[in-house]
Amino acid sequence: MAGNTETSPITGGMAIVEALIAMGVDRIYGLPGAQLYSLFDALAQRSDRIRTYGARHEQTCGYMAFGAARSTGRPGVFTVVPGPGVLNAGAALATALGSCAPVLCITGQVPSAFIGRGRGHLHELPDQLATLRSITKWAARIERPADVPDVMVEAWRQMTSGRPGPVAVEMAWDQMAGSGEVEMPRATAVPASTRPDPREIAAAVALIERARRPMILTGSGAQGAATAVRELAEMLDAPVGAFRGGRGIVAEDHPLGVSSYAAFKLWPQTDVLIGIGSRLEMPYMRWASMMHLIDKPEPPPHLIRIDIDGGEMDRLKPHAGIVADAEVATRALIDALGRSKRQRTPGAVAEIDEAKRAARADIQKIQPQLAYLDVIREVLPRDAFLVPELSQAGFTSYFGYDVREPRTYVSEGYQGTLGFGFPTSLGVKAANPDRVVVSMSGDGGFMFGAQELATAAQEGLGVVAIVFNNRAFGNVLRDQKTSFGNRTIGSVLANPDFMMLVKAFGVEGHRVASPGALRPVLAKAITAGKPVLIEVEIAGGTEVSPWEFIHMKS
Ligand SMILES: Cc1ncc(C[n+]2csc(CCOP(=O)(O)OP(=O)(O)O)c2C)c(N)n1
Ligand SMILES: [Mg+2]
Repeated sequence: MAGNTETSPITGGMAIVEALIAMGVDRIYGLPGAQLYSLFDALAQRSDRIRTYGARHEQTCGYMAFGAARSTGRPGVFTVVPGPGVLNAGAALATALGSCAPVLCITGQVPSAFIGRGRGHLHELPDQLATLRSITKWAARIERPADVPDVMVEAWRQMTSGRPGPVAVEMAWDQMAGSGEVEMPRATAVPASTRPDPREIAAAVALIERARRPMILTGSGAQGAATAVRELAEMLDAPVGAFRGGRGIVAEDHPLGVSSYAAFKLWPQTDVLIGIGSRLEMPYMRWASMMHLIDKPEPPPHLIRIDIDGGEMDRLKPHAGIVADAEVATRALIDALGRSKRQRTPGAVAEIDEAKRAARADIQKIQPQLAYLDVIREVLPRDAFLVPELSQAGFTSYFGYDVREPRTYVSEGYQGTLGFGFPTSLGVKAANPDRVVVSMSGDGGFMFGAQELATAAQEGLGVVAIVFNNRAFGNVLRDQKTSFGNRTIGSVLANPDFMMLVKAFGVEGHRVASPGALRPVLAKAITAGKPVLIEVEIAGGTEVSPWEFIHMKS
């Protein structure tokens, strides 16, 4: 942290804000309440250094920080009141934990004398720290103003080092409001990258040398290693695929970048799989079984895993594991393979091209979703962010939308958090004001956060929200029709008129009913520089199920 050595008394809230400034934070997403008044007053006084974005529900504060973090790889910070505020943001924290996104939650507590006394103080939870610890990587209490710098530095270290993830700090009401002498530390230590063990590299190289058709699958842990991953892929003529968080690391219009379904087509002939920063949900759950646990896969293919979290090697046991940063380990593999005698496999790239073509042809039947996705891909710049929510179009985007730049496909990961999309896209836009941000939701998911149209309008966040309106929790409705004898329940939705809804918020709205009609409206909306909602009318029951390309059995 930079220089502030001032020791005149300041409030706990002011100390937290000074610590954030020292750590380079320039945006925070927050919703105030009594326990946080001194923190928000400090934010008001330091608004020259930190911009505070308000929201209309705490879940949005959490999702905005998540969107900022997932789209940039840098920490996103939010602040909400304790108790219900924290619980309202809980799904966002769990989503960040599942996605390894660096998110810092700052919250309050009941007054220190009341903690653990069960007297029913405002916003009291039985054990807030325990609750936070179960949905974050790390959480701690700041006991008094003087402790703010140390705890904040440790929070930052926990959030950004090793496997990144969300962290939380809480501070009792009286302590956050009270004053004390606070000495800001001078510098935050940057954690050094873990060096790979040469024996681990050698074991991986031995497997790769024997392999004729290696495949690389990436997760969000490889998002910072795009150049190295591409070099490794080009060296091995290996296809590079991903399910959600690892997409865009190698562009899917690069000859070696493959969709999840093209990767599935190439899977039977794969003799070595190199998983980088990924839990490998696709091959060992989606392509195998969601019900049967695979602890250590049987070769072929042999499994090589690169992960900074050594615990991953126990959760899914590889035949060669490299515990290190994705970039550092991938470079070490490239260096070692450069010295090896491995021969290229003739025709490997042509086979990949063939699989990509065949995959593309097979998925054509997923209409009308694919036709809409094709228009979206055609209109959006390469580096535009797409925030796809669970919906018929969102699911289809898993395999039917080319991702072309790292971090541009902002997904919710394995939490499958309906309702994250539009609120998350607001944080993506706040953190990337000069880039195009499009959220894509169903009518059901969008309504989880429709009130944030007010936030978009008030904060001037020019997100384009595409809402596919089939007047249903369509996915559930279809499952009930096909698997439960047509007994539909809780899945048919009577919606507001979305055009009247956006008008009430002062947001521009358009309604379209065909991919052709979407094209010019979307092209204009992404240049509008203000929030725009585009409702896509979908006649109920017309969407083809995308599931055969998501749960695939080999
Ligand atoms: C927080 C949460 N609640 C419930 C679900 C279950 N769920 C998955 S998809 C879905 C329906 C989505 O409806 P909509 O957003 O309208 O998209 P559609 O399938 O109709 O295109 C539901 C309820 C979930 N994934 N997450
Ligand atoms: Mg719907």
